[in-house]
Parts: sequence; C-alpha cells; structure tokens
Amino acid sequence: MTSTLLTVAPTGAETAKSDAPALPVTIDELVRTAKDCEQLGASVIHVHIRDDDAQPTLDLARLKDTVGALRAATDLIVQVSSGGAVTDSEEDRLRVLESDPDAASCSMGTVNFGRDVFLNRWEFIVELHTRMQERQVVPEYEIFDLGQLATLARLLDKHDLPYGGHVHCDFVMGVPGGMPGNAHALVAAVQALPAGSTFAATGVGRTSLPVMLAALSAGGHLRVGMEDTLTYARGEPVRDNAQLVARAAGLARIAQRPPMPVAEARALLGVKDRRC
Ligand code: KMH
Ligand code: ZN
Repeated sequence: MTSTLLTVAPTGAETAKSDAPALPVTIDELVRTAKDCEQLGASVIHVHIRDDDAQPTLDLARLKDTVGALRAATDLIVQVSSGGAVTDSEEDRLRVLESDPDAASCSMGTVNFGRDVFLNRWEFIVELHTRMQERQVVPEYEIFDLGQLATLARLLDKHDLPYGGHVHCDFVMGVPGGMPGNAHALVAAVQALPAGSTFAATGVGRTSLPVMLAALSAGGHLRVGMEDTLTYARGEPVRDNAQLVARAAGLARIAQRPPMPVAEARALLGVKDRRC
C-alpha cells in the first residue's frame, strides 16, 4: 500500500493575525502547531515567519531560530518558503537558504496573485535551484499554472536534478490568476509532470476539498494549512491547522493511502539528515 505525504503550511504571508487569531505567528506558536500536526500525520512543514508585529518577514536570524526550534521539537522535514510575500526582494528570498533548512520551496514562474504579482524570473529560478544544489537543500517545485511545468522541464534539462535526486512538485491551485482548483486542471498538470516525479496538491480557499479529493484519486500527496485555507466548511472558520491536517489524514486513510511516516518522507525526497 502506498502512503500519502502530508505537508502542513500553517501560516503563509497573506493573512493577518487579527483576521485569523489561530494563525501561528510566533516561534512558540509554530512549534506547538508543528508538534500537533506531526502527531496527526504531517511529515513536512512549509514555513513562513512573522515579525514582532505579526507581519511577514524574511529576517534571517529569526528564520534560523525558527528552523532550529522546529528541528529540536519535531522530526518534521523543515521546508522554508523562498516565496515569502509578493513584496519581498529576490536577494532576501535567496538568503532564506542560509537558515540551513532541510528543504525550500522553489516557484516555477510568475503568476498574477489576486491583485498582486508573484514575480519569479527565469534567472532567479535558476539561481535558487543552483544554490539549493550547492547547499544540499531539497526543493519543492511550486506550480501555480500549467506552463510552469514547461519551465520545470527546461530547468532540469539545463541545470540538472535537484539535491536528493528526486523531483517533487506542489500544485498550488485556485490562486486568482493561476490554474483553477479542479480535477480537470489537476489531471492536466499530472500529465505534464517530468517522468519519475511525485506531486502534492493544495487548493486555495474553497478549492481545498475538490483538489484534495482529486489529488488522492490521482495518486498524489497533500498540502493543507491556514496558508491556503481559512474556512473549514461553508460559514465555518478553520479552528486551527491541526483540524485541517486531521481531515487530510482521515481522507487519506479512506483512500487506503494513510499518512506517510516522516522517515519514509525523508527517504522519498532525499533529505539530508541535519538532526543531531
Ligand atoms: N506568499 C506567496 C506570494 C512559497 O511559499 O514559496 C508565495 C508563496 C510561495 O507562498
Ligand atoms: Zn508559502
């Protein structure tokens, strides 16, 4: 029986703490969330951090402390966001790799992001991919739209496989400006994946459940969390990240693909063991 790799994306850069009080924004809140979600079956945590005013930041010292705290408290694969917020500079986004994470996101192209633009130039993508190879950090290729899979194919062709030797993508679906969050788009994306790669999917907002069900039925893995989803059901705000992980783990079990143990996830992705 194959299993399902569950990633929790607990915070993101877009939601205000005042709009979602359960959003983990301090290191303590992140660690508590990570422990709860690990217990429920998550094996990867996708990390965005906030400053003392709960605003998104890429402050390196704070990020290092966060990575260290998560590593000390859990066995989760610590994946830092190199996407940050749409306002972050390329220089700051590259610097996150200096926090010594196990993994980092690596977005495969520019996309309209609601009223904003999430900018990912080809040269920046190459720089990020190359620095991850040098630092032995496993990338997760973030795919917001179908054409970004063509960029991924070109990247691998011209700049080789990532550290760890395995290609793993995350389809971030339903972003206003990107591919829609439905089964048709998911199947099209799966068909355009590089041979031998694996994928997870997450549906933003109300596309969360359709994308989760489609991903499970297509043999994919799952990302859930308050970065992407703030409403559990119509008119019902998400209680916390654990609630979303518990639902994903339950659906994965129903699909006969239970949550993947962390050790198996580390082996699948080729993560270097940085735990002491
Ligand atoms: N916050 C978005 C603009 C990533 O983490 O790599 C980008 C994002 C992707 O969340
Ligand atoms: Zn993110």
